[in-house]
Amino acid sequence: MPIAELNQADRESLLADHPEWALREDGKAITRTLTFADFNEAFGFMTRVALYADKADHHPEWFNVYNRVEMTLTTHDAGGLSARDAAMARFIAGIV
Ligand code: H2B
Repeated sequence: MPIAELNQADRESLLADHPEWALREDGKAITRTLTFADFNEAFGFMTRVALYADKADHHPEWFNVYNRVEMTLTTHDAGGLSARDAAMARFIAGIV
């Protein structure tokens, strides 16, 4: 299902609201590395995000080693950032 890509102003306000995230060089995604106390904490976080992702039908790209979770948010169906990525960034802000 196609969804609109955020425009420049929306991208800017997403980054202003969530300064922990960085815009990827191509402007099509945001990235963030989160560090937790240990694997248990990291995986607990990933589990909460996974439940959200399943419900929202919007899935992060991520990579985990022990206590570190590297995340990329982008919307494949939009070919870039969409409101779904903003919603996921908001959800993550609420649980960390
Ligand atoms: N996740 C992300 N990040 N982008 C998408 O475009 C996307 C998704 N599309 N999860 C969903 C699943 C789509 O493939 C299914 C069929 O709804």
